Amino acid sequence: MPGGVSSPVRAFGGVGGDPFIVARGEGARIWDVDDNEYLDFVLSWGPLILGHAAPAVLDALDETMRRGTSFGITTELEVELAELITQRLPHVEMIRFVSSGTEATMSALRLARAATGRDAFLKFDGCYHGHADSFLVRAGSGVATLGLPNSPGVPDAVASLTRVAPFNDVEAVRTIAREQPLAAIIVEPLVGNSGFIPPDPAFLPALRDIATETGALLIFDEVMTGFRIALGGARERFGVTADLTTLGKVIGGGLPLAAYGGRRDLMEMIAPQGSVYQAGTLSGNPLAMAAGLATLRALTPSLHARIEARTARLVAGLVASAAHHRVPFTAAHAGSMFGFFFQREPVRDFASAKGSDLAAFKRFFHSALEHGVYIAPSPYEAAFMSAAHGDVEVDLALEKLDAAMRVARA
Ligand code: KE4
Repeated sequence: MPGGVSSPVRAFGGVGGDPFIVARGEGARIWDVDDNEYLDFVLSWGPLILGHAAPAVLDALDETMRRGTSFGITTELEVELAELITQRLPHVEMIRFVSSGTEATMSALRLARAATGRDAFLKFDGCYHGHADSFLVRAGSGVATLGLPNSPGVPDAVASLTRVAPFNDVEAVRTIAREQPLAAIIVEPLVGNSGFIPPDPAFLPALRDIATETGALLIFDEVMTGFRIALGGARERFGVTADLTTLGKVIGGGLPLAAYGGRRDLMEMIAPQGSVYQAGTLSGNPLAMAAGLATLRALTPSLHARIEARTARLVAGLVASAAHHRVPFTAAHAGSMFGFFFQREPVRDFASAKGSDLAAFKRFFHSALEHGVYIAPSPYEAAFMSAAHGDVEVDLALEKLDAAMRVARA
């Protein structure tokens, strides 16, 4: 396996050293094959909002798998999950399930191009929307972690259709959108793939206005933020409605599941109802549907509020620890997702994220790991909490991370 991993960011390229091999997980904890225990704030890069091996998810899988694991035929589970998501996210009037976030964003872009008759689109520097050719242009997450300029193998003819602006830079967007007709403006409404970067209050409303004015579709890539930053997603948190939304991670509860959806007039263009083709052998897989239904049904407003409150307490504790150890540090959270940078000033875009103290991050990462806390092995990722991260786990994490903060100080 290239690099010994199934996905590049797992190889510790951003922090050095050899990654551990995981053996099992339960609740907020994972154990490696040498039986070392870690408090887990990566949670499979976001999906496990109920924690590892959540009983509700295991029971749903156990019951479902005994009736067969895959059919390639519509099941009632797909209809139930589609109804649940479109009820929770009313701006998602219709939805198509796929098996990865990459498929979701790739399909949403194809739909936007078909709906507008335009080829060019705009993404933001440091945002990551999966590894489809068009998106591997100044992408975040693993691409940024490995310092890859973009990616070999993406034809110039394809990459030339991808326009890029800095996150939070309205004027840059306005200029590009006026220069050439865009099929879409796609954005992580709150960035998790350059590290954690919230939008300026005026940014998303401006994108909405520019998209509407210029005839581009606004796509919110909520693969990471969906059911994380608020139960109603970015629309609830920021009051802006996208034309199309992509989802993933949490909606699959740890099984391969993602989706794209939005305005009915657009989604009706998708085959077989329309002529925009997109397909998938395991799309709507019953095991993924069962895990997603169990997860979203358990994720009540009161549970989400509890997870958010503990996330806030953890972030406040980290900020206090950094101040105590006089470490330049900034941290923030939104719902059950959080992030931090080793620099004093708040981070507004990828360029400023890259200016943070990466050496301090590496020292912090490895010291945290030695103390039994696993955070993402890259400064260009976000961190996550689950229902299984109780007050005991937050207190334990803060104690361990205080020791790591001392090591982070140069
Ligand atoms: P997948 O194809 O990895 O399921 O989803 C792609 C994707 C799309 N959009 C957003 C906002 C995403 O965050 C992702 C995937 N996230 C990364 C972690 N930042 C996945 C981890 C990995 O690449 O191994």
